[in-house]
Amino acid sequence: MKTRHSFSKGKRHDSSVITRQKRYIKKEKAKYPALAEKIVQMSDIILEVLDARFIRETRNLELEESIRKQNKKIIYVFNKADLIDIKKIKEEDIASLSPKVFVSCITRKGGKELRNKIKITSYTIKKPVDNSLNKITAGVIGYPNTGKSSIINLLVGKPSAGIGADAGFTKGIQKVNLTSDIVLIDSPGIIPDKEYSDSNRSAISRHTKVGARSYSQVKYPEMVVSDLMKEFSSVLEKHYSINAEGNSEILIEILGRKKGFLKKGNEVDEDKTARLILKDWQEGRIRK
Ligand SMILES: Nc1nc2c(ncn2[C@@H]2O[C@H](COP(=O)(O)OP(=O)(O)OP(=O)(O)O)[C@@H](O)[C@H]2O)c(=O)[nH]1
Ligand SMILES: [Mg+2]
Repeated sequence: MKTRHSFSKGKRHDSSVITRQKRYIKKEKAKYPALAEKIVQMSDIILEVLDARFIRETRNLELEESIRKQNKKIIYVFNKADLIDIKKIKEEDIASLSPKVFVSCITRKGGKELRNKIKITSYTIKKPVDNSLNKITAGVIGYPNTGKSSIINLLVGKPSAGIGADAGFTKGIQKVNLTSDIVLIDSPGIIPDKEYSDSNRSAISRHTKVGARSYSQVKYPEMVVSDLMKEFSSVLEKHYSINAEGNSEILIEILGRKKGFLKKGNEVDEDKTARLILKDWQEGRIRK
């Protein structure tokens, strides 16, 4: 099963590659919600991987509802826990989510606990969906870029699933053995059907904020930086040591000059500067 696409990551693309990539993503996007539903059907246990920094924003309520209806077991995985102060998490955001595990694929914290939770949950399943192999299937689902493939590698203890900094890295489903009794399924990131839109500003900003839409692909990066500044101006200003009075245009102007991101006529390249801010944000360099 193909899990890596052929486009080089994090490098400059020529325009024909970008066009191909866009077409590809557009085509694939439409298929993913259906694929997510298929993974739920194929699984006995579902690991919903959420970004610990954005738990509310990365939950897929449509899919959670479907999991409940089909009486499947769910385990909530709060990944990227290295990027947050767990004590600052709002209790109301997580109280109802159980069982749950905080994990970091960087520090490997929570890996053992998650493995144990999967095993314990697997003992409660009398009749696995995949009765031909008599194995328990645990499907890993979640928003793009939350770390699904990284979680699989952490659980298995060796690189088994392809990972990448850009959202939309995993393209198909891939099965990986966890134990002789449990098989994991990696899946492409999913944005809930009714949220996916190319024209809804708040959805685009939210998806870029949580890394589900890549900084390199978002159409209007300045717009997203402006929305980020509404929520996180003090964090951003502190990170870049810039006093922008909460104004994204001032932040981009000063940062662009500092970095020497200039266009003809000595004007700041706003697109490039805004993308740099989004890159730093998505790659976890700016701490909330
Ligand atoms: N800081 C931090 N970064 C992480 C963690 N887990 C994954 N990442 C990073 O997040 C990015 C996405 O990781 P993937 O494992 O490819 O995420 P995914 O959910 O499989 O992504 P798609 O296949 O695109 O949906 C990569 O750059 C990882 O290195 C973590 O626990 N902490
Ligand atoms: Mg992946």
